[in-house]
Amino acid sequence: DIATCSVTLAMIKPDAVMKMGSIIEAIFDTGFIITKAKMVQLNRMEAMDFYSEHQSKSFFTDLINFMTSGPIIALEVIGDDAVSSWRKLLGPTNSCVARSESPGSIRARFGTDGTRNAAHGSDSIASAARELEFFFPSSGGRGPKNTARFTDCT
Ligand code: DGI
Repeated sequence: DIATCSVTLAMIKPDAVMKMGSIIEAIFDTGFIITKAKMVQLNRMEAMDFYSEHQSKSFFTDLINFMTSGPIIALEVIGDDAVSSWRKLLGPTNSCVARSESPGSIRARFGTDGTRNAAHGSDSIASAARELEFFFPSSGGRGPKNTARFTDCT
């Protein structure tokens, strides 16, 4: 629906980069469009910044160790109500829970447990804006700009 088309940040985490083909296939099969993609390896400062809201949590060190253990793929994804519909496709945070509660979800299919859960999605429109700016800074544009990316959607 054109009226509710919006944007979110999806990320394929280090445990699932080798399964990127299947995950990207699931993204397109669900009707999303990928408008930016970038493979990077986060350093500890970057991972701690990205997940700063969780710095006081017991799982924070495990989370940072995991997220810096290999490359990740950041994706700008657009679609109908993208923030919530991408999180619905992701499934519950813990992949073990996902396999019982949402068997077809990305985390059920490609993740392992509560830490190694295959993929990320912004949890609000505000966090999507922050996380997209984190990976695709508007001030850091190098190379040609993809001016065609919203032509089907605005
Ligand atoms: O938005 P989500 O990724 O679904 O969940 P979140 O923002 O609450 O947490 C961010 C990540 O931190 C999550 O993808 C995996 C990790 N995490 C969250 N809660 C737990 C956790 N890791 C462990 N080991 N245990 C937790 O309870």
